[in-house]
Amino acid sequence: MTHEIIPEFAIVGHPNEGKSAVVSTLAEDDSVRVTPYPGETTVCQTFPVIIDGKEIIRFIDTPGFQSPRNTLAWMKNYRGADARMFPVYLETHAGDPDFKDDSRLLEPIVKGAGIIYVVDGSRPVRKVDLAEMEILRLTGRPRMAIINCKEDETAYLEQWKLEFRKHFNAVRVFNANKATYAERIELLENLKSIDQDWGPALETVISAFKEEWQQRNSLTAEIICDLLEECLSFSITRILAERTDEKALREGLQKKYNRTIEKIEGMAHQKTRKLFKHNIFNYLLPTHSILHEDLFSKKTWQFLGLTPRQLVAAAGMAGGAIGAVLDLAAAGLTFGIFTSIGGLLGAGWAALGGGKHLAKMKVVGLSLGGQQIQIGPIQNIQFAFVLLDRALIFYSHIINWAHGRRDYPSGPSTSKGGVKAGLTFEWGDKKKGVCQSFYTALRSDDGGQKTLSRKALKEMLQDVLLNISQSERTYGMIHN
Ligand SMILES: Nc1nc2c(ncn2[C@@H]2O[C@H](COP(=O)(O)OP(=O)(O)OP(=O)(O)O)[C@@H](O)[C@H]2O)c(=O)[nH]1
Ligand SMILES: [Mg+2]
Repeated sequence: MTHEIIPEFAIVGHPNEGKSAVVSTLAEDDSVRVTPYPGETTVCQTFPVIIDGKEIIRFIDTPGFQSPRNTLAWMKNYRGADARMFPVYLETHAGDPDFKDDSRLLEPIVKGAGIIYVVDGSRPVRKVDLAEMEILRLTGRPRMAIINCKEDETAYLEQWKLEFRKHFNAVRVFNANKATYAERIELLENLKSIDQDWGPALETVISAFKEEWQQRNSLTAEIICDLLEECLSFSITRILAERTDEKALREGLQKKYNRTIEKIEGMAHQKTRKLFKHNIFNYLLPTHSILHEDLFSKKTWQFLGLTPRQLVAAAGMAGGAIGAVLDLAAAGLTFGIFTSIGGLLGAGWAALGGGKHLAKMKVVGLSLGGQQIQIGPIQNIQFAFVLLDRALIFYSHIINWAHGRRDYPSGPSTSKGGVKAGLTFEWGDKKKGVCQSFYTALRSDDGGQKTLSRKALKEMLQDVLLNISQSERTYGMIHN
């Protein structure tokens, strides 16, 4: 069903309170100009949300109020017809530099836009705020107030709420820098209630947002399946001529092998990032993210993936035979393991002297020029769990980076030394079994099994992604 009305909301308020940041986050557009300097936005700018080529809602960024008390005084002295007050205000002050911003910000409202009023709730209410609120009330347009706390100060919240209840149809706490997908949906749900006429159109917007989110999750799950498939089957083959320095060749190849895998992973992450429309500015990982570590670093393998015990259990679940289980805890390394899965020798990170030797080199044949040697694929299911954890943590960082945010303050860590910081560690047998089957199928020649197990993995990942987007947890943080 299509609706004629495209809901339109003007984001208004005092200078520097975070109006542009709110627009940026709501419209998922990181090209909106957000700066620490008051008076940054000087003209109205419309940011449409387009889904499937169709504009479904518009957010208008506006300059901050300039002389709200004088504007209000003019309105109090106005004696003409009520309905004409705002048009007359705009006509009377056209070109007047003292009322330039107030005129500009009121224009879209006079034309019919709804109002989203933004205040920084970490400071007290002032007289000038009351004047702004009163002007907005006089417009008679549907209006919602958003408390966007720039600092973690809650002492003034009640004061704000009290004033807001007198002037607005709805009040919401919404942090432009931290708002998640779920909070954006909630805000839209709330907007529905401020004006009945917008209900159906906003309902359409909400379903479109939800469907698009599912679509992005489905594509992300696809990207992760591709990533696993490619990385878990990657190998390099070379001819070892008679006079080649074997050691140098081995080291060179191993380096090349690891760099290629890292590149494949990096590209998968960038694809995910694009899906969530983080294009414009340089995305920074949270300070304590485990993703600052390289894929093949010791820390990565320590904090991500499963514990040795879980790995053995996972192998057992898919019917694989356990070869030798090495308790590396004695060597101070609690994250390595030897398992033999389906007859293949798996090697742990530590057991082979670190990540750089994770992929083994072996002779796979003879050719005229010499021995044919192959490096990879990596025969260690932990590699799959580490890749999965990294992809899921990356996803959680990306979706929780609100578009209005322009920096990344250091947040609290969620994991202490020795504790796993990934998601797979907490998975139940069923999920681990799905990964195990996918891993085993990749190593078989059974095309049907490969297709089936990939489908199961994708479906499971879609669930996992949706859960991450609805959860308030921060994933992948460690103490350095
Ligand atoms: N910590 C924090 N900072 C915020 C938040 N929202 C906005 N800011 C910062 O506050 C400053 C002003 O944000 P803008 O969105 O440009 O403010 P504005 O209301 O559009 O300002 P003008 O266009 O000048 O009226 C920027 O430095 C933002 O990064 C928030 O939720 N938390
Ligand atoms: Mg602005």
